[in-house]
Amino acid sequence: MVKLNSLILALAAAALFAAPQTIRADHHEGHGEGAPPLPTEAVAVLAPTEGNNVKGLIMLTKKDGYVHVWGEVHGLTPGEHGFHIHEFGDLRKPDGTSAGGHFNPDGHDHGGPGDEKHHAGDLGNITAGDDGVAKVDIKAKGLHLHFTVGRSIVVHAGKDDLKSQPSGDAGPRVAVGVIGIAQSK
Ligand SMILES: [Cu+2]
Repeated sequence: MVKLNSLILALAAAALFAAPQTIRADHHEGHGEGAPPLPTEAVAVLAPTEGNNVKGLIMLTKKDGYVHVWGEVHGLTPGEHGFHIHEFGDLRKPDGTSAGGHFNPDGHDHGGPGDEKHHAGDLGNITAGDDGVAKVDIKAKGLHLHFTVGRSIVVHAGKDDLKSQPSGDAGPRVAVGVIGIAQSK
């Protein structure tokens, strides 16, 4: 009798725990159980690494067949600066090196965004005017927005030559920002 009672109790407890899950699955019908929709817009607020004064705001917008990477970077030396998506959204080191290397899920060599094969994170260079401001307007083909979330955008002190391995000889990192899901307008 004691055994039967505890069995009934166990069944009742199981039913209690199962019920909310059923409701949750119904609520998210069409997206798979508990799975939210994929993000369509992301944002990276770029902050200076130690000893630098470079800041920026970059948006990543999912388009048909590419990701539109757009925004502005301020406080740069005039000229070209390497601009990449790096593997980690890890800003623990003040020089930005904890962001790791270029985001490169396909194991390709480094190159320019126009090359047939390149790192998915190879966005090339951005160009600052005499005012130190670079306008960013890049169509990144072969990039999936949802795979960039949680990684980072890095701006370098120097120009990416688009050929030196593994990172275009672009020099130290002057600004870094983690890519996060943007709040919808
Ligand atoms: Cu880089």
